[in-house]
Amino acid sequence: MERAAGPSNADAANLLERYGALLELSGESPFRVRAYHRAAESVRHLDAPLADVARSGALREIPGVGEGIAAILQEYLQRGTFSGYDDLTARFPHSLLDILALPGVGVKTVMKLYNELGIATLPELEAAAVSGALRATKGFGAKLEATVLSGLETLAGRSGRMPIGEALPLGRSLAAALRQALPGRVALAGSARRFTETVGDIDIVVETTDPDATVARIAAMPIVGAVVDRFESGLRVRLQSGIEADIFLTPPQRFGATLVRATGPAAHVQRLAPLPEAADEAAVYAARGLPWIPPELRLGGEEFDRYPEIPSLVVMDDIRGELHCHSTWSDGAASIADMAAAAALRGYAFLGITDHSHGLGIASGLDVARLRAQRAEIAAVSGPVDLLAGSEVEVRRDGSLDFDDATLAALDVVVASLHVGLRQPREQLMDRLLGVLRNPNVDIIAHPSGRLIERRPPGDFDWPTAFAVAAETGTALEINADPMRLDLKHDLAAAALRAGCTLTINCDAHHPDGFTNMEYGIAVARQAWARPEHIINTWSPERLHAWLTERGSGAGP
Ligand code: DGT
Ligand code: CA
Ligand code: CA
Ligand code: ZN
Repeated sequence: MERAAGPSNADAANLLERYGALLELSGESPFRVRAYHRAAESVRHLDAPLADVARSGALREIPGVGEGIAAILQEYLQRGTFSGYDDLTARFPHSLLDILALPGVGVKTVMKLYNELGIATLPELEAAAVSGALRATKGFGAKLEATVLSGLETLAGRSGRMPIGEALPLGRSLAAALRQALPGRVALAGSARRFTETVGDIDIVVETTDPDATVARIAAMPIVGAVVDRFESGLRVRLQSGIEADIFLTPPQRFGATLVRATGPAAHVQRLAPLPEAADEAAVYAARGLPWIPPELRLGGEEFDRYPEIPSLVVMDDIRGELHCHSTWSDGAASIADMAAAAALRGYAFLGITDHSHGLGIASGLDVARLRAQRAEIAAVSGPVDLLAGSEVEVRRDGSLDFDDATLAALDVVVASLHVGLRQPREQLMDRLLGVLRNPNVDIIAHPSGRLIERRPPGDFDWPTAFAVAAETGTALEINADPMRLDLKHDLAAAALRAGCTLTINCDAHHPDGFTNMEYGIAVARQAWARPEHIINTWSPERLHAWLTERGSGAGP
């Protein structure tokens, strides 16, 4: 059953990643380091085994693989390692990479810890933090101690699950490859189909009348690294990328029932059970007197009471534009013209350009003079879509904003963000948030909780109070569609709607491709049972302009 082993693409990618990190420790230029990370990413997502690619002489066709990395990969395929890697592992203990992986800890700190305190492993580092040794060392101090302790806590809390932004594209490409290779229907199932924030593994349902032949064909697919298990109703495979997937086989007349079960979650399936034989999902639900329930709404609760509302929930086609994105004026990767063109391609009517304000130094935020200069470029580019001149204005630690009221009032749209001081105590955080909500020049609060999924917990906000005030001031609360954020998350967005708040869904795109994240935001909004009228992105440009003008900003130049 196991296919001839050989190193998987994931093994090769991991080695390149580690090599890049070791180069970083050795003081290599960030440019060269990034080249290895980029190549690792490409190798990880190849849909054929690296060895096959090498045999056909196509290594250099892999994005990011030039002469040097191609030679490294050749050597790796022959020896399972390569000389450059061996040299570096002889110079640095491997465990330094674990320390480098701590959030907020960079190369300089790792090397200083190693050279001055002899710290080479995470347990040694933890002991030094707990004992106060870090704090007492010249050049480290209490700040590093706090960074280390909170970084260790974050690592301990990580589930090892994939973010939905990785899992869904992967699941879809596996389903597409299976569709190519097999005659019957193929459907994505499991948590990726339900748009959960994180995903444990990929699940797929395949219909077949000849399971053994289907298993043999799947095992021979290039995207499949190995079949790791064959069970009664299907098989488990490890893909070239290292990700595992369950593939459930079903006879055609039971496809619907199998798909409902494989989509889950158990709490939803139990409410339907026992599942009737049915060739498609709609028939399963019809047999229970229900309409087909979209996967993202399957949570095992409200969907069984609120199903008459399903046809009126927001869908992708309702979205007419976005109000929060970035360009090369701050930390975006594309020009205003390119972002506008991408928005036009999506059929958008409007786009708010909201680069960071100067307080966010790491994002090269704009000061008043550059903001004014940017405005001229926005006016010149506007056309294919209606561009709104805006700002993602930083809410400082003391609650003040980066721009004064007159500057904000002159903008078309103002998005306010708390990026710093998210660990402040509740009272201080709420003072800042309520102050911003009550500022009539602020139209939108971006990613309100501030969480980064599995990387940074949300701020300790008092949500009922925040939502009551937002409803009163009419400030729109964002569902940030970036799959690393999904913020507000669906239960908070639902609570905001119950309080009478208005919402907006934005990709916070930093690149034209960023707009494809809208589907994650739509899924969250639907899980919150949001209708188009709740979401300002669905409004006509006239209504949106009227709303913005009624608020403090939106007056134009
Ligand atoms: P995850 O992977 O932890 O993010 O969450 P899920 O919801 O994808 O859970 P998972 O992968 O453990 O299971 C997916 C569904 O597959 C779950 O609802 C139970 C279902 N399932 C388990 N065994 C079978 C089977 O033999 N046939 C079918 N049709 N479904 C199965
Ligand atoms: Ca799964
Ligand atoms: Ca599974
Ligand atoms: Zn942003």
